[in-house]
Amino acid sequence: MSKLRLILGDQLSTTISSLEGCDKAKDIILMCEVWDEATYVKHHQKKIAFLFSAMRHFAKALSSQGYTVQYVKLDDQQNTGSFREEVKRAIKQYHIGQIIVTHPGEYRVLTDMKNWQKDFDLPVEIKDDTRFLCGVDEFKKWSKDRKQLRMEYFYREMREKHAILMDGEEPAGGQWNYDADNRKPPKELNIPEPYHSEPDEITLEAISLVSERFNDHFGDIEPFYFAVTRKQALNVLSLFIKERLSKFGDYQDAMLEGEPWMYHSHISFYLNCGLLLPLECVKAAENTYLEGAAPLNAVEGFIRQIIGWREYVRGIYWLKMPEYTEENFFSADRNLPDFYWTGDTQMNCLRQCITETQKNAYAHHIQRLMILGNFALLTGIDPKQVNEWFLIVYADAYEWVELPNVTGMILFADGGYLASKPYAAGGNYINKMSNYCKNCDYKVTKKIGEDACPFNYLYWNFLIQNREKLQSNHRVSMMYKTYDRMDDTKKKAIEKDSHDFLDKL
Ligand code: FAD
Ligand code: DLZ
Ligand code: SF4
Repeated sequence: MSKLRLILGDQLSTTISSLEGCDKAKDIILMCEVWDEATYVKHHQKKIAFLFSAMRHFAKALSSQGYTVQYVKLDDQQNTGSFREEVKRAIKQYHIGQIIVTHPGEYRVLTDMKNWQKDFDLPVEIKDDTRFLCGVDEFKKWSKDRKQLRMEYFYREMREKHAILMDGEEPAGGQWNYDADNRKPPKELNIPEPYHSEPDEITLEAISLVSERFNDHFGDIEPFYFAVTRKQALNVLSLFIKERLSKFGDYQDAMLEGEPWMYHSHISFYLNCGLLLPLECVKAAENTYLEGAAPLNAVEGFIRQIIGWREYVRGIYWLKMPEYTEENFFSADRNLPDFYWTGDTQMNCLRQCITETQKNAYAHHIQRLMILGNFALLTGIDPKQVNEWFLIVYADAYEWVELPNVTGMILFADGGYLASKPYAAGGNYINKMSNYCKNCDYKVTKKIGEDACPFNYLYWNFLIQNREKLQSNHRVSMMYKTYDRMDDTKKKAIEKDSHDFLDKL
């Protein structure tokens, strides 16, 4: 009997565990574009076109390698619209003795899959996703008996375990982390052009499908320039290594108007759908350092994002689901402002980040964290709405990586499980790390008053409103001392300006 091997849209790697031991002549590879996945949140149009095109290219590549691929397009007459029903249909169509699938990236999908064995009366094997450097159980073991988890310690263990940037038993250069050398403010920079690929026929077909069927979803579908094949994704990686990596550390936190891509790698789309593998990206960066072509602060910083943060947030996701979706430490309940969908706001930093997100289905980390996230934290927006927005708008968004970044990192909604303190900041930080304030209707140097930068008073207002929950946090307690020293007139003005601003939001 044949085995049915299901490959999901974010499992586009030929080394995926569900293909191990595949009998090319007998086994059926099932891939399907399904309505449920494209609409469980209303994903950015570019994200759907990207994924459908990448899936179609991947299916074609598998077929040419001799696999028997059953590829179901969204518009196929018989398409039932869900993974479950498509699997059921394939079981009826072929003589199937077993279902094999790699552990999916989202809890809701895993929950459904766990019932397939009983519901279909067939053995179902859910294999580990070996593309990650740290297994789900391995992370659980690491976290056991730790009251607080910290990425830095997890990261060091990953470095040692995989012998990355190690000098024997010591970290290369003598330090584990070179963040202190990073984070230069922006200046006139000669930023290289980002990767651009011309859409081929398969991509054009996916674009036209999305334009027809998902035109009520957020975001611009064109221009479309993403890589959609493994070969193209490898080009994105090598372009980054050659042209951007050496400045990645220095300008990791910098933001410039009209420069959405900066010195970042733009590989998250490809890593998360499987066209690139984490270890190959890390090795490419490490080799560049060993060849002397990129400095250690840049290479270590880049590697930390992948084997540190990326693996750490995934570990937390599987550790904390399903309760993690309910976390709301500050009991935040404000609705997400409409301008998150339109960019129609006088706050230039937000306007820039939102319009770039609309256009590219991308914003770099500091834009997500310190502009879009910081504002949501300071204004107390309902975590569920913030999570939904972040899951919709970015082409690299899957719940396993989006949820911990939003709930844990930007909203501190888990009360400090993932991060040691809220990433709250006033306008000063934004002004130091960007040139957004130059073209803003608000004045970043003004702390209170009608034209003062809202981040300035909202920052203090957030601390005041949440004093009971935050003042014992030793990384925040200093700020309460500063607040207590302010005169009463200033304190009242902060309260009033915040109240007026939030009332209008
Ligand atoms: P680079 O800056 O070049 O970093 C290299 C790689 O490191 C990234 O491709 C990514 O794989 C990894 N990485 C870096 N930071 C993180 C992080 N905090 N968590 C996980 N991986 C990381 N990343 C996603 O992949 N999907 C998401 O849905 C997502 N949502 C986010 C939401 C918020 C609120 C925040 C603050 C961050 C989010 N991130 C998410 C993390 C990060 O912003 C993106 O990975 C990064 O911007 C992708 O761009 P890049 O490939 O140019 O990254
Ligand atoms: C994000 C997405 C979209 C938009 N469409 C599909 C699809 O039609 N078929 C598919 O296999 N996967 C899709 N995906 C990715 C899935 O949502 C993802 O595989 C699951 O959330 C599990 O991580
Ligand atoms: Fe943003 Fe304030 Fe600067 Fe305007 S002044 S761009 S609102 S930080």
